[in-house]
Amino acid sequence: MRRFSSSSSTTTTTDEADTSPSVDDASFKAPEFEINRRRNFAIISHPDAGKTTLTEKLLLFGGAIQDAGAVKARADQRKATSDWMEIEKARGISVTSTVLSFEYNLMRAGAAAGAPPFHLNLLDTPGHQDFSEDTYRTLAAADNCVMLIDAAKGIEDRTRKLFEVCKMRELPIFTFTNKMDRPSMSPFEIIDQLEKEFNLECCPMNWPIGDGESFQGVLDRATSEVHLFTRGDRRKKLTANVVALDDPALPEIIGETLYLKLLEDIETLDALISPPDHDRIMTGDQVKTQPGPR
Ligand SMILES: Nc1nc2c(ncn2[C@@H]2O[C@H](COP(=O)(O)OP(=O)(O)OP(=O)(O)O)[C@@H](O)[C@H]2O)c(=O)[nH]1
Ligand SMILES: [Mg+2]
Repeated sequence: MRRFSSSSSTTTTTDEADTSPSVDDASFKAPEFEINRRRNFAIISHPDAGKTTLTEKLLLFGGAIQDAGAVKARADQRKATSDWMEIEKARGISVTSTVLSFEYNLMRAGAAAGAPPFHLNLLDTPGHQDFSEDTYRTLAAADNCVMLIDAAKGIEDRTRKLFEVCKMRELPIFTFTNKMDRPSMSPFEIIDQLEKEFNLECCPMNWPIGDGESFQGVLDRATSEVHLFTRGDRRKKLTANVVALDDPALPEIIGETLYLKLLEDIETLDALISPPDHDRIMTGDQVKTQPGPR
């Protein structure tokens, strides 16, 4: 597994084996404070669902990079980082897992003042089955899993296999439904697939508004805010365009039809979906779901 990180580390070696500290030595143990602020997320899915692209966007919005192309870009713009091996560039696929680390300040209300930032490790894994050993090893180091679903294809073969491994390890699972900017299945249909096939209870945190050409953005159910989607240069971080659900201008912004559909969907979700249950999420029985394009 390769590691890219903003922090540096020093490794020293010695030939004097007898003076080496034993594994029980306190100097081998990471300080409790450091352990507590670390979160490892393995990003898994069928090949091509968009794991590397999502990883890059999480780094971009987490403030770790300025340009999404720093991790992966189109052939003519590619710079070295996540998919940097010749075979990865030639085939446009990931072959080995990559760790991308960054510090993230939880800005939400409720975060203690002066609380230290989280140290997030994103483990971008290869989807192709020829390289699955690498993915399995990476899952052994993960304490959370982000499962990507292609919105047009729903659950695919490799995702089924990788889900089994995550389930066996009782990892909390976060689902991201990708490629909503292309014609997609209905989000209810995707939830239905996840619940029936994987015997999971889904808890949508965000909800998509339209799909394909008519994709307008997502509703953040916790804050009742709509995050508008703007087509543009996908490599750049766009200024977030957020409108409250009760803003009188919203029907005009997203269109009357999609607005009415959104209200109807919210009513259905509120009636049918249980609120997030932390304990069930931690055992991987309840899954938070988010839709979005890369
Ligand atoms: N339209 C659209 N295309 C996307 C989106 N996300 C990813 N893609 C494209 O999908 C293709 C695959 O993306 P990758 O990020 O390489 O997929 P991956 O899951 O990392 O693939 P492997 O590592 O080979 O398993 C690329 O051409 C991306 O540009 C999205 O939200 N919308
Ligand atoms: Mg990849």
